[in-house]
Formats: sequence, C-alpha cells, structure tokens
Amino acid sequence: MGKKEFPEGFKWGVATASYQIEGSPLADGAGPSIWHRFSHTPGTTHDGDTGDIACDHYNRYKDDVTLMKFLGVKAYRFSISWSRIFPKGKGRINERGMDFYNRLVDELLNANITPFITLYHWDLPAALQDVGGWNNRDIAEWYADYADYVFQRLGDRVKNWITLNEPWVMAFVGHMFGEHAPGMRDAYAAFSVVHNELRAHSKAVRAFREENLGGEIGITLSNHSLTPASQNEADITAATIAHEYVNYPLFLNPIFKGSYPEHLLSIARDYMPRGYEMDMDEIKRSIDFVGINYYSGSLVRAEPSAPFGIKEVGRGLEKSEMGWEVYPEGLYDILKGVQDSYEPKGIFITENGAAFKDVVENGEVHDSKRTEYLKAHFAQAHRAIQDGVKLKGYFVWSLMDNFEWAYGYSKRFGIVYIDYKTQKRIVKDSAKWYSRVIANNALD
Ligand code: IFM
Repeated sequence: MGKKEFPEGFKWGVATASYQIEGSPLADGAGPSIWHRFSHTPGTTHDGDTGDIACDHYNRYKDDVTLMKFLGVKAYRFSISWSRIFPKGKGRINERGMDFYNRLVDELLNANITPFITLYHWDLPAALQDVGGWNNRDIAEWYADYADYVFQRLGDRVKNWITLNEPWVMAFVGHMFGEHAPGMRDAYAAFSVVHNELRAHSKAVRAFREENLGGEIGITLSNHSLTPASQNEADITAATIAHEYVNYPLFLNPIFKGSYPEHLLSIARDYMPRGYEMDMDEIKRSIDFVGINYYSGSLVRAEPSAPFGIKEVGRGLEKSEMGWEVYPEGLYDILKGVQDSYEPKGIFITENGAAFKDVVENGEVHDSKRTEYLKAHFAQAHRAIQDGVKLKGYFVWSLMDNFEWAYGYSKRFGIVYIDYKTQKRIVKDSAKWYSRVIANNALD
C-alpha cells in the first residue's frame, strides 16, 4: 500500500457535542435541556448516568484546546447548548452562557484551530418541549431566531456552521423508539419532527445568508451503509426504502430537489403532517456543504413482519463495542452516493470513529483496534477523493471519551481517554497515530 496524500488544506479535525462533554448544565443561569430532564428520569440511561459532570469541559476548555493544539488538529467541531443562551428557548438572553462560547472560540482561534459550530446537537431547551418541542410548527421560527442570534454574536470569527446534527436520530430515536430525549413512541410525531427540522434548517440558512457575514453553512446527517442481502427484487426494494428512510436522501432530497424521496413516501405518506407539500419550496435552499456521519453498515432483507418491512442483517464482520459491524467500504459508498446524487459544493465527514474497550496500562492506552478502524476509514475517504468526491475535511468522533447518551459512560469513543474520577486526560495511541497523519497530511 503506497502513501496516500490528502489535498492541500484538508481539514483534519475532532468532534464533540455540548451535553456529552461540558458538564455544569445549569451553571451561570443556563436553563435545563431535554437531555438534562431525560437523564435525570430513572431508568433512561445506563447506570443512571447524567451529563452533570461529563468531561467537565465547561471548566477545563482551555486545557482541552491546548491538548488539541498539541495533537495538531486543524479544526474542532463542537455544539452550542441553546438553553445556556436562551434558558427558556426564546426571549430573555443569558449573557453568561454566551460568554462561555465567546471565550471558547477565541481560545481556538489563538491556537490556530478552525471552529466548526453545530447549532443543535439534541439538547433542546426543556421549556420548548413543554410546548411541543420539535413537533410544534413554531419551532422553525424559535430555532431560526436562536441561530440568527448566534450568527450575530460569533459570525465575525466563526465561518463554518452546521445547522442540525443527525436529524434522523433526533426524530426517530427520540420520538418513535423512545430511547433518547424526549422519550416518545409515536411514528406520526417522528415524521412531523423530520418535516419541522427541515423547515427550521431552511429558515436558519436564510437568516445566515441575510446576515451576510461570510462563511459556509451545511447540515450533518447520520448514515449507515445499507445494501440488499440478495439480488432478489424484494430485498432490493427493501434496501432502497431503508436507505432513503435512514440515510442522507431523507434530508438531502428535500434540500436539493424540493421533494421527499419517492420510495420513502411508500412507507411514510400516511405519517406525514397534513399539507406538508406546501412547505417544500421553502425547504429547497442552497447549502455550502454536506456533513456526513458514518460508523457502520448492514445488509437489508425484506421481512413483512418487521417495521416498514425492513430487516437489517449482519455480514459477520468484526463489531465495535456498540455492536456495530466494522465496514469501511460503506463510507466510500455513502460519500460517492452523496456526490453523484446531489453534487454539493463540498462534503465533510463530520463524525467517524469507534467505541472499543480501553485499558490503562502504566498510564497509557494501547487502542490498536481504534487505530486500525480509523486507518481503514481514512483509506476509503482517500479513495473517494480520487474518484471525484469533493471531500474537504474529516472529523474524528471523538476528541475524548464522553456521555454516550442512553449508554452513559459505558462506551468510549475518544482518542483521548477520560478518567472520570479524576478528570485526567490520557492521550491514547490512536491520537498519537492521528497526530502523525495530520502532520504528514497523508496515510502511510
Ligand atoms: O455520540 C454520538 C454522537 O452524539 C452522534 N453521532 C454518533 C455518536 C456515536 O454514537
């Protein structure tokens, strides 16, 4: 295998999210989020874990930026907690919450690290959930007002914006499977949330353009490679529906083409909010890049008794601690699919990484499986670039171990280990390896 060089200026980065790392969720006047409420509800998370302390990044952000500088990362993707700035989701502004992100941005710029801000990574202000949350059409205005305020305050220094993180997960895991906040089990709510997410996204993009601050804006989508288990027609149709329902087409078709994907509608039409067609012109709006999150892949079989007739089956490959099969080729397929179907101006891998069991030995973590995982996925990203995909950067999930939602602290995705008792950070072998890749801008 020869040396694989990446394009000049390629943005090698790391990613995190507010509720997963910050801790101190109610500090300095912040309002509670739905994840604060959900994790404090008995029986919702592993061992009752909450984000109350997490990685204590709220207090240690300077050290964490120093750590990123030491690793040589070029870009940092983090999210803003809406309820730190608007404790009730709208109305009164909490200047002390805003100040935290002001300081973080300045610290990053001083360290020569480019900030990529995700405006929403699942921690909706609880006060907005009380009036329907993402299932209330008014959320599109509430969200756009919040986003616009953040553009005004940080847009002089921040030039890369992501409206929403993984809207599919928010909609379905939170509103149909009940495993994430707000813990609902209602398919009608889930599809109406998808539609409102798209409306909110579009209004925020419009606000961003109107502010005329310069910079780029996009959206980050979750993806799971889904291919037919056989060449039998039923399996092929099931895999097409599954791909359109779970992956980028659900959001990119409306954004780029102004319509929901055709096969998806065969299962979703009855669940869509009445009159949704009238919003499609507004949803279709140009964005500057697409953010792709990718971790794993499965085969799909038609199974009439399964939800929506779709059953995922494994290939018998090695699995991560999440039980997800390691399938790097799927990353190539997803990237190529986005490029060929929508021809976006740019694509970023906004998350990729793996949870494996980590052991601290003499103050070190030899996480060779994570390094192998990243190496194989970087190689597929490189192959995609060779084949014409406009990939501009790659964010490893995650900078550090953190609160893995309903799994609490039981899964470690970091390239930096967190000792939760002492909050000590240990740079894992995978981070040392990543640091060399960044320095060479190439994979050996
Ligand atoms: O930790 C999550 C992140 O918040 C969203 N994408 C997937 C990651 C791993 O499950």
